[in-house]
Amino acid sequence: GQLEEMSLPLYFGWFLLSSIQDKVRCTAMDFLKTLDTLEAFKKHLIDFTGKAEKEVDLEQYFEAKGTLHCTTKFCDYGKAEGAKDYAEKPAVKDFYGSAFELSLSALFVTPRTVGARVSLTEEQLLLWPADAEKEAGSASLPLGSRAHVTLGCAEGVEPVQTGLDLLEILALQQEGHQGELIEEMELGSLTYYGEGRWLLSLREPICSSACFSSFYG
Ligand code: 2AM
Repeated sequence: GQLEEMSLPLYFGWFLLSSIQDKVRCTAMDFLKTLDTLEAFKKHLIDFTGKAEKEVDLEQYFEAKGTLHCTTKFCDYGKAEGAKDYAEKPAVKDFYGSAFELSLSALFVTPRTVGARVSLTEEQLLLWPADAEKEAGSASLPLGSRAHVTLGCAEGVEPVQTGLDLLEILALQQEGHQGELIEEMELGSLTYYGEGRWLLSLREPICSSACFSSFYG
């Protein structure tokens, strides 16, 4: 009934501890600051500006999107497909309110979004919906490939785009595209995948405590 649908959240996910949120935001900002000074980035600036001569300040280019979290299931208050089934999964009920350690293993930037890739453990995968990758048309990528934290979106871009941008990069890798290794930065190695897609594999993954819960808005 209607009441039942009302009780489903906008989404389920892991919410990063607030002290770690600041650390992640700072790391991402430092990366963006460095990225837009690199000659290799300037060479491909047109992907971001549409014009060759224009400059871009990446720190201004992306808008932050509230509390940092890794969405597991977007439920849209019950309107999304599979929302009710997900909410009723034993793992979801058992782990609701529990603490986890998330591993942020890479940062990625596209003309649309900036995000952090999350590498899920076997236990964390119990909370991952079986169709998350399929839904995005990437059925052949391993379960959990889409897991990420949205750090910012370009003007007019919705956060759902961040996971799609990540899957696009992973699909390229799977098809055998190595990307162009640009340089070894202090944070890790920076690779360019064309069309404004940048991936920084972190030398040391950022470990973050996170609570599995839901957001009603
Ligand atoms: P995000 O997980 O990339 O940040 C509210 O909009 C939250 O749900 C955001 O965190 C957003 O993206 C996520 N979200 C919105 N629509 C979605 C969809 N169709 N599939 C998966 N996640 C979605």
